[in-house]
Amino acid sequence: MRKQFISLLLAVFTVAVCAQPVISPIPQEIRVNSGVPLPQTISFSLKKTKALSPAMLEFVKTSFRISDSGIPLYVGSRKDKAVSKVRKAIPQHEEGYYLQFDGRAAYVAGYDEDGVFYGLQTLLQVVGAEHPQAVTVTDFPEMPNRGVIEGYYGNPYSHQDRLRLFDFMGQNKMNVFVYGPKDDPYHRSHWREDYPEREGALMRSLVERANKNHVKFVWAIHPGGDIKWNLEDSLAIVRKCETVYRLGVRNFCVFFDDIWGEGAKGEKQAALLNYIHKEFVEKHKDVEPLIMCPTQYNKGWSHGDYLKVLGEQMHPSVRIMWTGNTVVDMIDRKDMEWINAQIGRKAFVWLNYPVTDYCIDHLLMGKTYGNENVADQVSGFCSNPMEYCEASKVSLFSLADYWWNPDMYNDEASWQLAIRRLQPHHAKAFRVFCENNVDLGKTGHGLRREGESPAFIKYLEKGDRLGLLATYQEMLTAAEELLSASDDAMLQEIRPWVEVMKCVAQRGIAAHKMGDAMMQNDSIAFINEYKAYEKAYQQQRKIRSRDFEGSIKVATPVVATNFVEPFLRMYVKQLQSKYLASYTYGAEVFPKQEVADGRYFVKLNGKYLTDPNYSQPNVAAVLVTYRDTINPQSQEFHVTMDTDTERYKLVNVQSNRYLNEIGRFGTNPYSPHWNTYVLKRQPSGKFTIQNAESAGTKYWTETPDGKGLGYSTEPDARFELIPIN
Ligand code: LOG
Repeated sequence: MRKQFISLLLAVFTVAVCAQPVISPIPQEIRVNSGVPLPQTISFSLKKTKALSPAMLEFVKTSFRISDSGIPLYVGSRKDKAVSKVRKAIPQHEEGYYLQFDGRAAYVAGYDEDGVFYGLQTLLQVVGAEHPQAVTVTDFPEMPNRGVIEGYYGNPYSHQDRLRLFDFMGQNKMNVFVYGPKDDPYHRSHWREDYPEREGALMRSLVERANKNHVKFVWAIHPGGDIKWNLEDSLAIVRKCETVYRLGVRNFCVFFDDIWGEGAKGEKQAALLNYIHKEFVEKHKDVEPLIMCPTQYNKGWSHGDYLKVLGEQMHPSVRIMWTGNTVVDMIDRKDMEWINAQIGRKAFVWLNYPVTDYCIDHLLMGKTYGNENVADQVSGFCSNPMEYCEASKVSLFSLADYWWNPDMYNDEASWQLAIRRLQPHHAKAFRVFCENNVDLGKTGHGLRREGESPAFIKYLEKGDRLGLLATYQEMLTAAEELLSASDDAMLQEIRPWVEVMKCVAQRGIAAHKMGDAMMQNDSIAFINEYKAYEKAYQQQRKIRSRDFEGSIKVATPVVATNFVEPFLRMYVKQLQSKYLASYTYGAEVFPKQEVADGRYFVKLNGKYLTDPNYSQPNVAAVLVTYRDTINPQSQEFHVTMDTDTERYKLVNVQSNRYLNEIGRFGTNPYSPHWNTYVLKRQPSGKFTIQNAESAGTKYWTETPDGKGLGYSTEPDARFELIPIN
């Protein structure tokens, strides 16, 4: 069943003219009959429509060209007369369909209504192809629940985002949308309150659009932050679900992720879910079984008997979510075996990809790879996307492909097709953009993505300067094309990143020319190109995304951070030092560091800043009046400029730990946007030290007892940086 059957014999004659039609997600079985001559534009005349639901009829009429002289089209599910002729060929599989289109007639025969819808979606792709061909398709999905979980921290999707997303999901045969934006107050912080009338009306129209696309709209509530385990709060949840039910929602979910204390108790959560099951789900004939997200939702965080308690005590129909071996991870079979044994049921995967709420400056638009075929081990599989809904579709498209037919999934081919489908008029430029937005950099979650800037890497390895120049030029041309065409939602959304790509490309070209000038001993050209480089860099650093008033997450977009960006910084720094060794002309244009990179004592009010205990995981910095003779290096610091932010990083020499934004030496991964400081030399020769950006703008000072580091809105100009030779 799984293998694709291409009618090779016939294809041989026509292969030069028509390649096999590209259907996505890849069907289980497709036969192409390239020998049948078909017109470019195909219209249908609809037959035997009695059994069709009004919604399906409407969908057919609005999606296809309909005319009396068109090719007869028979549409129905397995019990309908319209498709009785092909009934036997319908796969016995929920959501499955059989499609037969031979140029003289078309049959779309679904196992059920969903199957009919998916058969029609396939037919749409067949007749929409550049060269339509006769096909027979037998098809069904391998995973039962496939889709999107809007479950990230940050600006929730707009109404328009969601409407477009649901259409996209329908087209790509995804069938579940879980509504759980962390920053919708009615979902989490104010879960007890009803949606106001306006928001309620919007939700109602969302549900309608989801239904139209055969997408189950699952509404999630996140009560664990402040829930009391009493009847009052149980009633409050059921009451809230009833109000959402009245807006048309028929699927419900309860989240307990990212909470601590009372709310995190397994037996209490299980009892609450059982209560909701009994008092709400069973009271409505049309409400489907619940889904819940546990507190220990990944293997790395699981401990004690929490998961077993859920599995044993919670009604067997309740599905339990799972993000994998860690919070952000691709899914493998062994992991699924482990969790399914814990909970005594098939887990519902919550894939934290391509979500970027923990690395908001990045877009993840590379290939989607690394998930094993777990179709028989899951009750569902959803993706938590970026708050950039359009940009997320590159991954969602591929995931849809993977969910439907995991054995046939090919990450490269699927990615290429996603690009062509999402930006048919700018496919090449968009591909260049996607190629340069792949890796997410170092984060606490540890996920990395390979394959960024492939052309650049190829030339870098060969030491081919002209090749590198060509890649900068390709990036520039692509950026200019995408910027001049910002007429659709995708291009508008990614615009700040495209602008950054343009600046990176301009810097690359200027850096290349600096190299040329150096070889030609042309100091004037060198300085001019340096100025061009710096101008583009300054422009790049000003670009922001989502910086409207009230925005929950403002991003400082970055592009090509894996190879191109670090290479350019290093290359220009090297050229600069080389230049300064031989020339003086124009030297004043290079930035002077307030403090040269090096090893220093940092003193405040005459006292040494000290990491008091390197063997303790998280300690506050202290101020010590004397020189430590036992651990002298606990009072020494590497002070270096961070090339990302051009601010300073302070790392203790003994413990090798950086000073963080709250004046502690911690174990969290270093983040330049939080952990770098503005050092300003005062007329006295002493310094002020100030936080910046994500960490706020307060100045460091001493605590009232004079023993530690504290904050002030007033600058404290008593810091000294004493070089250690
Ligand atoms: C949150 C999720 C967030 C994601 C990535 C789950 C179940 N919960 O660490 O809302 O988008 O990680 O940052 C999470 O994954 N917590």
